[in-house]
Amino acid sequence: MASSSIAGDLHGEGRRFAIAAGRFNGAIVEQLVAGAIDALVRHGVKDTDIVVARCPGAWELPLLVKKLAASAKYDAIVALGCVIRGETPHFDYVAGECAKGLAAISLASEVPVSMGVLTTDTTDQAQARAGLKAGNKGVDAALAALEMVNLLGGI
Ligand code: INI
Repeated sequence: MASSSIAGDLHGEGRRFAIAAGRFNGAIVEQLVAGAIDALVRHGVKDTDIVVARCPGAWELPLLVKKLAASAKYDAIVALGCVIRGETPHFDYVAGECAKGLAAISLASEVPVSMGVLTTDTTDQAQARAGLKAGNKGVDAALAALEMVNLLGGI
């Protein structure tokens, strides 16, 4: 018997997305939001089928994403934020709990939640990942969410 494979493509027609974005480090996060919207629209998602919900910071993202997932209005959720280490241990709590919370919500809700929360040591590193030098993680997170929607739809 021949093997078969399941994969998700990047066709976005008819799909609905929520983008959950933190306002902390907002100049950087808004570049991620713009990248995510652009990537989704380029892949066939109607801009009217994309909702952007903003919360104070990365700490609040899990609860916002949980409510968006429970609404059953979206095929997937793109979580975007920016946590910069600076010189405080606050970073580890905010970044760690955000990542753990997002993973738990995606597993419990079975709604794809992609992780576009930058965690960097410096502002320069964050800017590089928000479209300056090292791509745009908002784009990557949007495409990962779209791929997961289509992958799970084929199982
Ligand atoms: N929130 C962020 O999204 N990024 C950060 O770098 C950050 N730092 O460094 O503190 C941050 N803190 C705020 C946090 O997300 C909450 O909004 C706040 O603690 C209120 O609950």
